[in-house]
Amino acid sequence: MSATDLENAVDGGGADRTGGERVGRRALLGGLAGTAAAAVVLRPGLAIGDDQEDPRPLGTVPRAGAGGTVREVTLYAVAGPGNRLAYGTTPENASIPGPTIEAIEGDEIRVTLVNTTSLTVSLHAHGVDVPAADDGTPANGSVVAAGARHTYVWRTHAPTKRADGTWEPGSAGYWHYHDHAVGTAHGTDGITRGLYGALVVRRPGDPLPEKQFVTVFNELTINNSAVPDSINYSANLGQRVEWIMITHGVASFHTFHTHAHRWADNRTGLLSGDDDRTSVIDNRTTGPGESFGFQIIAGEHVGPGTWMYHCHVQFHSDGGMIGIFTVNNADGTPPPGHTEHMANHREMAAMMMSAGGHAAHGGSEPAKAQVAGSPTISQSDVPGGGDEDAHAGHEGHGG
Ligand SMILES: [Cu+2]
Repeated sequence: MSATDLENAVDGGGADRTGGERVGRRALLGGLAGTAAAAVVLRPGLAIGDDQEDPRPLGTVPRAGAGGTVREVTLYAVAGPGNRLAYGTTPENASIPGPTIEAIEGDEIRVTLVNTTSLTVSLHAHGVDVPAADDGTPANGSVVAAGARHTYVWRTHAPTKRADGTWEPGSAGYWHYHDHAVGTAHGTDGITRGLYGALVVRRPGDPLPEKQFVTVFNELTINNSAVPDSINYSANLGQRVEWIMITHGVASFHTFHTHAHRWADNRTGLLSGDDDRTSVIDNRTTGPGESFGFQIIAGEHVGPGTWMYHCHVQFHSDGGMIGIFTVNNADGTPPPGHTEHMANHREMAAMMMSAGGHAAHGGSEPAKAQVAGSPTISQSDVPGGGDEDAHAGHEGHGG
Protein backbone atom coordinates (compact mmCIF):
# COMPACT_ATOMS: atom_id res chain seq x y z
CA MET A 1 0.00 0.00 0.00
CA SER A 2 1.40 3.36 -0.95
CA ALA A 3 1.46 6.40 1.23
CA THR A 4 -1.32 7.74 -0.91
CA ASP A 5 -3.41 4.70 -0.21
CA LEU A 6 -2.81 5.12 3.47
CA GLU A 7 -3.76 8.73 3.21
CA ASN A 8 -6.91 7.75 1.42
CA ALA A 9 -7.63 5.22 4.08
CA VAL A 10 -7.61 8.01 6.58
CA ASP A 11 -9.27 10.65 4.48
CA GLY A 12 -11.78 8.22 3.15
CA GLY A 13 -13.09 7.58 6.58
CA GLY A 14 -15.25 10.63 6.69
CA ALA A 15 -15.39 9.91 10.35
CA ASP A 16 -14.29 13.20 11.65
CA ARG A 17 -16.93 15.58 12.83
CA THR A 18 -14.80 18.18 14.41
CA GLY A 19 -12.40 19.37 11.79
CA GLY A 20 -12.50 17.13 8.79
CA GLU A 21 -10.60 19.37 6.46
CA ARG A 22 -7.62 19.10 8.70
CA VAL A 23 -7.52 15.36 8.51
CA GLY A 24 -4.90 14.23 6.10
CA ARG A 25 -1.32 13.43 5.69
CA ARG A 26 -0.23 15.45 8.66
CA ALA A 27 -2.72 13.70 10.84
CA LEU A 28 -1.49 10.36 9.62
CA LEU A 29 2.14 11.16 10.16
CA GLY A 30 1.37 12.95 13.38
CA GLY A 31 0.64 9.56 14.77
CA LEU A 32 4.30 8.78 14.50
CA ALA A 33 5.20 11.49 16.86
CA GLY A 34 4.44 10.02 20.18
CA THR A 35 4.93 6.36 19.69
CA ALA A 36 8.41 5.17 20.27
CA ALA A 37 8.34 3.00 17.25
CA ALA A 38 5.36 2.84 15.12
CA ALA A 39 3.28 4.63 12.58
CA VAL A 40 -0.36 5.10 13.18
CA VAL A 41 -1.86 3.42 10.20
CA LEU A 42 -5.47 4.23 10.62
CA ARG A 43 -6.41 7.28 12.50
CA PRO A 44 -10.03 8.05 11.84
CA GLY A 45 -11.21 11.39 12.91
CA LEU A 46 -7.94 12.71 14.12
CA ALA A 47 -7.47 16.33 13.38
CA ILE A 48 -5.29 17.47 16.17
CA GLY A 49 -1.77 17.54 17.42
CA ASP A 50 0.76 19.25 15.27
CA ASP A 51 -1.94 20.19 12.83
CA GLN A 52 -3.54 22.37 15.41
CA GLU A 53 -2.29 25.78 14.43
CA ASP A 54 -4.52 27.74 16.70
CA PRO A 55 -4.96 27.19 20.40
CA ARG A 56 -8.09 25.26 21.11
CA PRO A 57 -10.82 27.04 22.98
CA LEU A 58 -10.93 25.89 26.56
CA GLY A 59 -13.21 22.96 27.10
CA THR A 60 -13.17 21.60 23.59
CA VAL A 61 -11.45 18.37 22.73
CA PRO A 62 -11.42 16.82 19.24
CA ARG A 63 -13.40 13.63 19.35
CA ALA A 64 -13.79 10.48 17.33
CA GLY A 65 -16.51 10.59 14.72
CA ALA A 66 -18.91 7.89 13.64
CA GLY A 67 -17.90 4.36 12.68
CA GLY A 68 -19.01 2.35 9.70
CA THR A 69 -16.00 2.71 7.43
CA VAL A 70 -14.01 -0.03 5.75
CA ARG A 71 -10.35 0.59 6.48
CA GLU A 72 -7.66 -1.19 4.53
CA VAL A 73 -4.04 -1.54 5.48
CA THR A 74 -1.12 -3.66 4.37
CA LEU A 75 1.32 -5.05 6.90
CA TYR A 76 4.63 -6.60 5.90
CA ALA A 77 6.26 -9.20 8.12
CA VAL A 78 9.97 -8.58 7.93
CA ALA A 79 13.04 -10.36 9.30
CA GLY A 80 15.66 -8.02 10.69
CA PRO A 81 19.06 -8.11 12.32
CA GLY A 82 19.60 -9.84 15.62
CA ASN A 83 16.94 -12.47 15.06
CA ARG A 84 14.28 -9.77 15.13
CA LEU A 85 10.97 -9.95 13.34
CA ALA A 86 8.73 -6.95 12.82
CA TYR A 87 5.61 -5.67 11.11
CA GLY A 88 5.65 -2.53 8.96
CA THR A 89 3.38 -0.76 6.52
CA THR A 90 6.29 -1.13 4.12
CA PRO A 91 9.18 -3.59 4.31
CA GLU A 92 11.44 -0.63 5.04
CA ASN A 93 9.58 0.89 7.98
CA ALA A 94 9.05 -2.27 10.00
CA SER A 95 9.28 -1.51 13.68
CA ILE A 96 8.89 -3.02 17.12
CA PRO A 97 6.12 -2.60 18.08
CA GLY A 98 4.45 -2.64 14.69
CA PRO A 99 2.20 0.11 13.39
CA THR A 100 -0.68 1.11 15.61
CA ILE A 101 -3.97 0.36 13.90
CA GLU A 102 -6.99 2.45 14.81
CA ALA A 103 -10.69 2.20 14.12
CA ILE A 104 -14.03 3.37 15.47
CA GLU A 105 -16.79 1.03 16.58
CA GLY A 106 -18.68 -0.02 13.47
CA ASP A 107 -15.62 0.03 11.22
CA GLU A 108 -14.30 -2.98 9.38
CA ILE A 109 -10.53 -3.36 9.19
CA ARG A 110 -8.98 -5.38 6.38
CA VAL A 111 -5.34 -6.09 7.01
CA THR A 112 -3.40 -7.73 4.22
CA LEU A 113 -0.36 -9.43 5.71
CA VAL A 114 2.50 -9.83 3.24
CA ASN A 115 5.10 -12.30 4.45
CA THR A 116 8.60 -11.37 3.30
CA THR A 117 10.26 -13.78 5.73
CA SER A 118 11.26 -17.41 5.26
CA LEU A 119 8.99 -18.45 8.12
CA THR A 120 5.26 -19.03 8.34
CA VAL A 121 3.79 -16.03 10.17
CA SER A 122 0.31 -14.82 11.02
CA LEU A 123 -1.79 -12.06 12.49
CA HIS A 124 -4.03 -12.62 15.47
CA ALA A 125 -6.10 -9.76 16.84
CA HIS A 126 -7.47 -9.21 20.32
CA GLY A 127 -10.76 -7.52 21.08
CA VAL A 128 -12.36 -7.33 17.65
CA ASP A 129 -14.78 -9.61 15.78
CA VAL A 130 -12.72 -12.06 13.77
CA PRO A 131 -14.09 -14.82 11.52
CA ALA A 132 -12.47 -18.17 12.27
CA ALA A 133 -10.80 -18.13 8.88
CA ASP A 134 -8.92 -14.98 9.91
CA ASP A 135 -8.03 -15.91 13.47
CA GLY A 136 -4.37 -16.27 12.63
CA THR A 137 -3.73 -19.70 14.12
CA PRO A 138 -2.13 -22.75 12.53
CA ALA A 139 -5.01 -24.99 13.60
CA ASN A 140 -7.50 -23.28 11.31
CA GLY A 141 -5.04 -22.58 8.56
CA SER A 142 -5.17 -18.80 8.80
CA VAL A 143 -1.42 -18.40 8.64
CA VAL A 144 0.76 -17.00 5.87
CA ALA A 145 3.51 -19.09 4.30
CA ALA A 146 6.81 -17.57 3.24
CA GLY A 147 6.26 -15.26 0.31
CA ALA A 148 2.47 -15.45 0.55
CA ARG A 149 -0.18 -13.00 1.70
CA HIS A 150 -3.57 -13.13 3.39
CA THR A 151 -6.19 -10.51 4.08
CA TYR A 152 -7.50 -10.66 7.63
CA VAL A 153 -10.91 -9.13 8.22
CA TRP A 154 -11.56 -7.65 11.64
CA ARG A 155 -14.99 -6.22 12.40
CA THR A 156 -16.07 -3.99 15.25
CA HIS A 157 -19.42 -3.11 16.73
CA ALA A 158 -21.05 -0.73 19.16
CA PRO A 159 -22.59 -1.97 22.41
CA THR A 160 -25.86 -3.68 21.57
CA LYS A 161 -28.82 -4.85 23.58
CA ARG A 162 -29.49 -8.53 23.11
CA ALA A 163 -32.96 -9.94 22.61
CA ASP A 164 -32.81 -11.27 26.14
CA GLY A 165 -32.33 -7.77 27.50
CA THR A 166 -28.67 -8.11 28.43
CA TRP A 167 -25.97 -6.01 26.82
CA GLU A 168 -23.20 -7.15 24.57
CA PRO A 169 -20.08 -5.04 25.10
CA GLY A 170 -18.85 -2.95 22.21
CA SER A 171 -15.46 -3.36 20.59
CA ALA A 172 -13.92 -0.15 21.91
CA GLY A 173 -10.73 -0.68 23.80
CA TYR A 174 -6.97 -0.65 23.80
CA TRP A 175 -6.25 -3.97 22.13
CA HIS A 176 -3.35 -5.50 20.29
CA TYR A 177 -2.33 -7.86 17.51
CA HIS A 178 0.48 -10.36 17.26
CA ASP A 179 1.88 -13.38 15.45
CA HIS A 180 0.37 -16.74 16.34
CA ALA A 181 2.53 -19.03 14.21
CA VAL A 182 6.27 -18.61 14.60
CA GLY A 183 8.03 -21.13 16.82
CA THR A 184 4.93 -22.67 18.33
CA ALA A 185 1.23 -22.81 17.57
CA HIS A 186 0.94 -19.83 19.87
CA GLY A 187 3.49 -17.67 18.09
CA THR A 188 5.74 -17.67 21.12
CA ASP A 189 8.89 -17.07 19.12
CA GLY A 190 7.20 -14.56 16.85
CA ILE A 191 6.10 -12.46 19.80
CA THR A 192 9.43 -12.78 21.55
CA ARG A 193 11.21 -11.62 18.43
CA GLY A 194 8.96 -8.58 17.87
CA LEU A 195 5.82 -9.46 15.92
CA TYR A 196 3.29 -7.41 17.87
CA GLY A 197 1.54 -4.05 17.79
CA ALA A 198 -1.31 -1.97 19.20
CA LEU A 199 -4.91 -1.93 18.03
CA VAL A 200 -7.13 0.91 19.21
CA VAL A 201 -10.89 0.86 18.76
CA ARG A 202 -12.62 4.05 19.81
CA ARG A 203 -16.22 4.78 20.60
CA PRO A 204 -17.76 7.68 18.69
CA GLY A 205 -17.20 10.75 20.80
CA ASP A 206 -14.06 9.50 22.51
CA PRO A 207 -11.51 12.28 22.97
CA LEU A 208 -8.60 12.06 20.55
CA PRO A 209 -5.01 12.39 21.71
CA GLU A 210 -2.32 14.75 20.54
CA LYS A 211 0.48 12.35 21.40
CA GLN A 212 0.46 8.58 21.49
CA PHE A 213 2.94 6.27 23.20
CA VAL A 214 3.00 2.50 22.81
CA THR A 215 4.82 0.60 25.54
CA VAL A 216 5.13 -3.17 25.33
CA PHE A 217 6.59 -5.06 28.25
CA ASN A 218 7.93 -8.11 26.43
CA GLU A 219 9.63 -10.48 28.78
CA LEU A 220 12.16 -8.21 30.53
CA THR A 221 12.32 -5.57 27.83
CA ILE A 222 10.32 -2.56 26.76
CA ASN A 223 9.58 -2.82 23.02
CA ASN A 224 12.40 -5.38 22.86
CA SER A 225 14.84 -2.78 24.24
CA ALA A 226 16.31 -2.13 27.65
CA VAL A 227 18.65 0.45 29.06
CA PRO A 228 20.93 1.87 27.90
CA ASP A 229 18.70 1.76 24.80
CA SER A 230 15.67 2.90 26.73
CA ILE A 231 12.42 3.89 25.05
CA ASN A 232 11.91 7.55 25.82
CA TYR A 233 8.92 9.76 25.12
CA SER A 234 8.16 13.45 25.22
CA ALA A 235 5.18 15.77 25.11
CA ASN A 236 4.67 19.44 25.68
CA LEU A 237 3.02 20.71 28.84
CA GLY A 238 -0.73 20.46 28.46
CA GLN A 239 -0.81 18.07 25.53
CA ARG A 240 -3.28 15.21 25.65
CA VAL A 241 -1.21 12.05 25.71
CA GLU A 242 -2.56 8.59 25.04
CA TRP A 243 -0.50 5.80 26.51
CA ILE A 244 -1.10 2.28 25.23
CA MET A 245 0.39 -0.50 27.33
CA ILE A 246 0.68 -4.12 26.24
CA THR A 247 2.35 -7.06 27.93
CA HIS A 248 3.90 -10.17 26.45
CA GLY A 249 6.30 -12.80 27.68
CA VAL A 250 6.76 -16.38 28.69
CA ALA A 251 7.16 -16.11 32.41
CA SER A 252 6.70 -12.72 33.97
CA PHE A 253 4.00 -10.40 35.18
CA HIS A 254 4.81 -6.72 35.46
CA THR A 255 3.59 -3.53 37.10
CA PHE A 256 3.43 -0.49 34.84
CA HIS A 257 4.13 2.77 36.62
CA THR A 258 4.42 6.36 35.46
CA HIS A 259 5.82 9.13 37.59
CA ALA A 260 3.84 12.35 38.08
CA HIS A 261 0.72 11.17 36.26
CA ARG A 262 -2.29 9.02 37.12
CA TRP A 263 -5.37 7.73 35.41
CA ALA A 264 -8.73 6.11 35.98
CA ASP A 265 -8.65 2.32 35.80
CA ASN A 266 -11.31 1.94 33.12
CA ARG A 267 -11.61 1.76 29.34
CA THR A 268 -10.34 5.26 28.61
CA GLY A 269 -8.46 6.28 31.73
CA LEU A 270 -10.85 9.22 32.10
CA LEU A 271 -13.46 9.91 34.76
CA SER A 272 -17.01 10.64 33.73
CA GLY A 273 -17.56 13.17 36.50
CA ASP A 274 -16.58 14.20 40.01
CA ASP A 275 -18.80 11.43 41.40
CA ASP A 276 -17.22 8.69 39.27
CA ARG A 277 -15.94 6.14 41.78
CA THR A 278 -13.53 4.42 39.39
CA SER A 279 -10.19 3.78 41.04
CA VAL A 280 -7.52 6.29 40.12
CA ILE A 281 -4.12 4.68 39.84
CA ASP A 282 -0.55 5.30 38.72
CA ASN A 283 0.56 1.69 38.79
CA ARG A 284 -1.12 -1.33 37.24
CA THR A 285 -0.33 -5.01 37.34
CA THR A 286 -0.28 -6.58 33.91
CA GLY A 287 0.49 -10.02 32.55
CA PRO A 288 1.15 -11.65 29.20
CA GLY A 289 -1.52 -10.95 26.61
CA GLU A 290 -3.07 -8.06 28.51
CA SER A 291 -3.43 -4.52 27.24
CA PHE A 292 -4.82 -1.26 28.50
CA GLY A 293 -4.56 2.41 27.74
CA PHE A 294 -5.35 5.79 29.13
CA GLN A 295 -5.19 9.49 28.39
CA ILE A 296 -3.41 12.02 30.53
CA ILE A 297 -2.56 15.70 30.24
CA ALA A 298 1.21 16.04 30.18
CA GLY A 299 2.50 17.71 33.31
CA GLU A 300 -0.94 18.44 34.73
CA HIS A 301 -0.59 19.80 38.27
CA VAL A 302 3.15 19.11 38.29
CA GLY A 303 4.50 21.13 35.39
CA PRO A 304 7.34 20.39 33.04
CA GLY A 305 9.81 17.75 34.10
CA THR A 306 11.87 14.74 33.21
CA TRP A 307 10.01 11.77 34.62
CA MET A 308 10.69 8.09 34.77
CA TYR A 309 8.24 5.41 33.78
CA HIS A 310 9.09 1.80 34.49
CA CYS A 311 8.07 -1.65 35.56
CA HIS A 312 7.67 -1.47 39.33
CA VAL A 313 8.75 -5.03 39.95
CA GLN A 314 12.03 -3.83 41.42
CA PHE A 315 14.01 -6.70 39.99
CA HIS A 316 12.75 -5.68 36.55
CA SER A 317 13.33 -1.93 36.83
CA ASP A 318 16.78 -2.55 38.26
CA GLY A 319 17.39 -4.78 35.29
CA GLY A 320 16.54 -2.16 32.71
CA MET A 321 12.77 -1.91 32.29
CA ILE A 322 12.77 1.86 32.55
CA GLY A 323 12.40 4.83 30.26
CA ILE A 324 11.93 8.58 30.37
CA PHE A 325 8.80 10.64 29.80
CA THR A 326 9.86 14.23 29.29
CA VAL A 327 7.24 16.92 29.71
CA ASN A 328 8.62 19.93 27.88
CA ASN A 329 7.56 23.46 28.48
CA ALA A 330 4.40 24.39 26.61
CA ASP A 331 6.49 25.97 23.85
CA GLY A 332 8.43 22.75 23.34
CA THR A 333 11.64 23.83 25.02
CA PRO A 334 13.19 21.37 27.46
CA PRO A 335 12.18 21.42 31.10
CA PRO A 336 14.62 22.76 33.71
CA GLY A 337 17.51 20.41 34.36
CA HIS A 338 16.67 18.18 31.43
CA THR A 339 20.18 17.73 30.09
CA GLU A 340 21.55 16.86 33.51
CA HIS A 341 18.67 14.51 34.22
CA MET A 342 19.19 12.64 30.97
CA ALA A 343 22.90 12.37 31.66
CA ASN A 344 22.10 10.94 35.08
CA HIS A 345 19.67 8.50 33.48
CA ARG A 346 22.33 7.27 31.09
CA GLU A 347 24.88 7.00 33.86
CA MET A 348 22.51 5.00 36.05
CA ALA A 349 21.67 2.80 33.08
CA ALA A 350 25.33 2.07 32.51
CA MET A 351 25.68 1.16 36.19
CA MET A 352 22.71 -1.18 35.95
CA MET A 353 24.19 -2.92 32.99
CA SER A 354 27.57 -3.31 34.63
CA ALA A 355 25.77 -4.70 37.66
CA GLY A 356 24.17 -7.39 35.56
CA GLY A 357 21.14 -5.83 33.94
CA HIS A 358 18.91 -8.00 31.85
CA ALA A 359 19.89 -6.36 28.62
CA ALA A 360 23.56 -7.07 29.13
CA HIS A 361 23.10 -10.60 30.35
CA GLY A 362 20.55 -12.73 28.64
CA GLY A 363 20.49 -15.25 31.41
CA SER A 364 19.37 -18.77 31.02
CA GLU A 365 15.81 -18.24 29.94
CA PRO A 366 15.59 -19.00 26.23
CA ALA A 367 13.18 -16.21 25.44
CA LYS A 368 15.30 -13.70 27.27
CA ALA A 369 18.39 -14.77 25.47
CA GLN A 370 16.70 -14.26 22.16
CA VAL A 371 15.69 -10.70 22.81
CA ALA A 372 18.54 -9.51 24.92
CA GLY A 373 21.57 -7.66 23.86
CA SER A 374 21.17 -8.18 20.16
CA PRO A 375 21.10 -5.68 17.36
CA THR A 376 17.59 -4.65 16.66
CA ILE A 377 15.21 -3.43 14.10
CA SER A 378 15.49 -0.50 16.35
CA GLN A 379 13.31 2.42 16.99
CA SER A 380 16.07 4.65 15.73
CA ASP A 381 16.00 2.90 12.38
CA VAL A 382 12.51 3.92 11.57
CA PRO A 383 10.58 7.14 11.27
CA GLY A 384 9.37 8.25 14.63
CA GLY A 385 12.28 6.58 16.31
CA GLY A 386 12.16 6.44 20.03
CA ASP A 387 15.75 6.10 20.95
CA GLU A 388 16.63 9.73 20.79
CA ASP A 389 17.17 12.02 23.65
CA ALA A 390 13.78 12.36 25.17
CA HIS A 391 13.47 16.00 24.30
CA ALA A 392 14.87 15.78 20.84
CA GLY A 393 12.57 12.99 19.90
CA HIS A 394 9.12 13.08 18.40
CA GLU A 395 8.87 16.70 17.53
CA GLY A 396 10.01 16.82 13.97
CA HIS A 397 7.71 14.37 12.29
CA GLY A 398 4.99 15.04 9.85
CA GLY A 399 4.69 16.12 6.30
CU1 LIG B 1 8.36 -6.16 35.05
